[in-house]
Amino acid sequence: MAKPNRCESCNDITASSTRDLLNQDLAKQVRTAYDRIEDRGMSACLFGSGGTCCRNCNMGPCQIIDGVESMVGICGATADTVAARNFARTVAGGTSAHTDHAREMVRGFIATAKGETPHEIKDVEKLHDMAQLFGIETADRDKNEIALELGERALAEFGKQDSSPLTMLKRAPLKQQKIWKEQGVEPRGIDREVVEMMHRTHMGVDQEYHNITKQASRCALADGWGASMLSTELTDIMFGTPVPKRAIIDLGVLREDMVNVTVHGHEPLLAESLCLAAEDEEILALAKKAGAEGINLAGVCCTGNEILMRRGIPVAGSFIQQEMVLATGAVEAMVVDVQCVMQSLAQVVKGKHTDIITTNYRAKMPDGVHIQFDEHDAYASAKQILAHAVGNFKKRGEYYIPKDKKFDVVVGFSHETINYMLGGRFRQSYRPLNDNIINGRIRGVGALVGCEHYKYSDDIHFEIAKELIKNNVLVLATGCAAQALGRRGLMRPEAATEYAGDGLREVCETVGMPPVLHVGSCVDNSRLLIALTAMVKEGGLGDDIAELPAVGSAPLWMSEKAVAIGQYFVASGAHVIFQDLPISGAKKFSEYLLKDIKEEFGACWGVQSNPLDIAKAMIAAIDGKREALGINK
Ligand code: CUV
Repeated sequence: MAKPNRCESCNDITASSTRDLLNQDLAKQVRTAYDRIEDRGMSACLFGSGGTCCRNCNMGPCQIIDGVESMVGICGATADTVAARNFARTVAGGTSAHTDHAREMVRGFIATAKGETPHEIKDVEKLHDMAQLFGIETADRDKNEIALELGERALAEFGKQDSSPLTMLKRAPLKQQKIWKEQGVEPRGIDREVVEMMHRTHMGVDQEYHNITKQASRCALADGWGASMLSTELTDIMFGTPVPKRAIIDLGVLREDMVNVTVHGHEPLLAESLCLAAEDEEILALAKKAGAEGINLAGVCCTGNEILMRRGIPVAGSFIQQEMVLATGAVEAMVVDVQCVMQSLAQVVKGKHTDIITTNYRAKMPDGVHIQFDEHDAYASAKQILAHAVGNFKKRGEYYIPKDKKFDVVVGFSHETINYMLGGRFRQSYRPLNDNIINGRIRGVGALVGCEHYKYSDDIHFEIAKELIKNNVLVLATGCAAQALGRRGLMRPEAATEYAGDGLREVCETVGMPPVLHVGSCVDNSRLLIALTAMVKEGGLGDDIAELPAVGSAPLWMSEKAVAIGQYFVASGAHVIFQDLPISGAKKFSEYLLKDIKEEFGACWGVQSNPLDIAKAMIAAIDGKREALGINK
């Protein structure tokens, strides 16, 4: 049984909407992850959390104790080898998720270029930019023809077998490209790097932690500069590059009088089709007939971020709220595709009228209803899903919507928007941002990305961001971290006046932007790579990303994707701080990731367990860069 009062007294669950909901009788019957953590009643295995449990073959599992000769693996693998292999496999896992997502988006993009989906090529300027990067002729050609060629070239990047670098690497600062070449980490084919990583961490292959990490960097770079970046850019071309929009988030966005359909997962092809079909006359007539005013679409997790950024569709909840969204009893269907969807959802809706609709052959769930989404018949698939949800409306029983829990946000800060907001209509450049960093109004840039974690208060994001903006650090946020910050009011322009230090406040007030900018979903961390590159190219702040006063953190990471993202930032020269990493059981490997890798890429990982220490470490890292640039006046 849920023990919501635990949360009120210890303030462990901080989203006030979550507390409010869990205190309702209706929700007290629901078991959530908070209960499961408590019920497990055991702490995490030390070998697992230190990264030194090896189960890559059947001679073990071997628990390794660093420095104890009798406690190496049966094959002789040391703590450093095992921890490096486990870390590298985490990077491969995360990269594979972004890669498979990206591949689906490229396939949808090709289908769109062929006129086989309800979507169209919207951002022609970006289409031309990308075509130029791939050396595709654009003069006198129809946009769909260019898009088709671009889509096919993009798809080929996944299965590329020759050893030339991925095309997108050319977008990085020249010095960065040179470093990758020298270090031998230029990714060749996106899928290839994941396969090679899995092979090299198989029993008896790569047993040298520097060398294993080298491939982890190559694999992660294939994610950031390859898969994720392709996904972001082609999705923008197809669905529109985000521009600033007002929207609302949190559980209060659910509607009493409408059919509530929440979309949870990652690939926006499905969600975009649902957005179109939600306005279909036939569907609206069905909803009316069922006694509803219409369809209320709301997002969850990163699918939520995608449609929030591009369409201003409300977000009902982030990762840790997915069960709460359903515990309201007010949702007719939660439509899911891939990643970050908890198996418990089907249990939360037991006895309720809500259906969990799985839509992707790759991701099914016991007790879910499966309606396969067909991108070639996207509109019909979306209508079928919505019609199913409408059918549930009349069956809605007892429900509770925390109506006052909805918060205003301004979102849509793509790299292009940041360029526009700070560079002005006519100049459109990062120069004003660089100037403000050089003159000290803005101290630097801090990225808060990644997930949320049931074991920790979600106030942690807020506390870190508050400290950063108080110290004039402009915060760029993605993923569920962004949603947590939105729920705490930091994505309103007024937040600059309320929380920011003098310099940052002045800049934000002048252009009317919040001090925390929502940059998008997890794949959209690639936008940060582009923004950092633009800052380098603008001049005045060094020759590569490693020289910029910029630092990132995923304080509440839980998914493998976050580690892949962290590693591609480190390998791109940006310092990254996490709350923990499963490497502490291996001394030399830890020292390498936390310090020595800096000699190769100009950046390393950092671990700080206390949130305020994360903020302080981020500020210290920024000041260090300012010092080196000679601008720390
Ligand atoms: Ni892809 S990866 S919990 S949804 S940010 Fe949200 Fe973001 Fe982490 Fe998952």
